[in-house]
Amino acid sequence: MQEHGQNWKDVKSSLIQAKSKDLPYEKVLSSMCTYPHPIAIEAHKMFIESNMGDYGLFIGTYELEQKVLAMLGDLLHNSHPYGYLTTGGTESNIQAVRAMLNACKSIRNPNIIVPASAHFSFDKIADILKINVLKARVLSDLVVDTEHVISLIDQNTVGLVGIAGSTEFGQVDPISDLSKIAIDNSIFLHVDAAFGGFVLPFVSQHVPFDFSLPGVTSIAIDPHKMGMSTIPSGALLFREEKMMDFLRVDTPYLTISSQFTLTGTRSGASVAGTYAVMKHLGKEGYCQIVDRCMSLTHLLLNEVRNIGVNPVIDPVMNIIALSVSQPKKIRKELATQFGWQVSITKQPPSIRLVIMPHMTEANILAFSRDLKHVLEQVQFSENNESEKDRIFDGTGNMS
Ligand code: 0PR
Repeated sequence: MQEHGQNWKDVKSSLIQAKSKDLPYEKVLSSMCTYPHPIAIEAHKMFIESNMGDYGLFIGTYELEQKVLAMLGDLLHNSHPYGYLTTGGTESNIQAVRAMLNACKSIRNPNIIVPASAHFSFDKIADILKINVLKARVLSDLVVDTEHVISLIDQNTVGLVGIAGSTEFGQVDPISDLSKIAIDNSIFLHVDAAFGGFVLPFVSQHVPFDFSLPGVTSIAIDPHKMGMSTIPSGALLFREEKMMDFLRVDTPYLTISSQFTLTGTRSGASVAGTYAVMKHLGKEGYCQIVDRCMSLTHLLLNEVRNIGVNPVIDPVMNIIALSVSQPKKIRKELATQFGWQVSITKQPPSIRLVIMPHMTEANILAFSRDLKHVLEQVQFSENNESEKDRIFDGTGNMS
């Protein structure tokens, strides 16, 4: 740090320079975040100093948080949920599992069972909470194999996890079956709807995944993904109040006597941003956003099918994974030649596209055109390679 302070003009110019290196979202097809709604940004700015880590000082923001929880509860079929706004899916998942473990303190070597398709936050959970995270295999359509889940349950199992909108493929596990399994075995069921929570309630096809299923004990849902709020905005909701007690620690010198969150200091600005955008959009507004993302997803699906590319699964939500050979190479070429950011999946290998609200019809068409171009190049160089292999055998002689 330099000795003397810099004037705002100079500081600002270094900020502008840094910002110019960040990618704008327009050509980003790999992200689950997007531009926050302008109303969320306004509200966020209004509450920039608010700290929910000591919410006795910020009663107004605390009341907004309770209203957000009630709105989320309504969306997820629970008229009285318990929970709080987190920093995102990772924190919500950690805290859901931490509550399960604290509720089952007599189990000495606890485990949870998650689908093999679970987000990597569950690997962090294994590391932080020192529990066994058992991975159940997925079937060919990439939903968890419930028979395998059942076979993994033992006397040390404290809970199950189901995913409503998997990170890589946007698939939804059979949460109603998991709900029955959880009830039959008297264990918890956490649903990771970090992405799908703001999509599934608004798609035309009814997909059961929430508190309407009696075995679901907690849900993670992220306003900073499809909820159009500012970062960091996640939420963790429990069906029962006692789960919050399993998270509490005493906080003698705060205005509140205990804290149930993972972080101490916590953004009240995110709370206000989330409240404002949910109030402003209502179910109708989210429906329009999801409708538009799904139409663009189907437009993209149509375009890629026309060039002979198929999705790994028919898209359930606004995520498409395309079956291609050499996904890594295609990803690189799309970025270097055309500036598109896509991600890849490992199993099965594919290029993965998330159609967020920042996508436009013009960009979907441009992307499809550029993808066709890259696929032809890759195909051409693949053909050349195999031609060379045909002409020369392993010893370098002509065959
Ligand atoms: N659960 C699911 C199903 C998720 O997809 C994610 C994030 C999480 C939990 C964790 O959420 P937080 O990252 O909010 O803690 N999935 C993406 C990922 O990490 C998020 C993401 C966002 C990735 C923007 C890239 C990006 O540019 O893979």
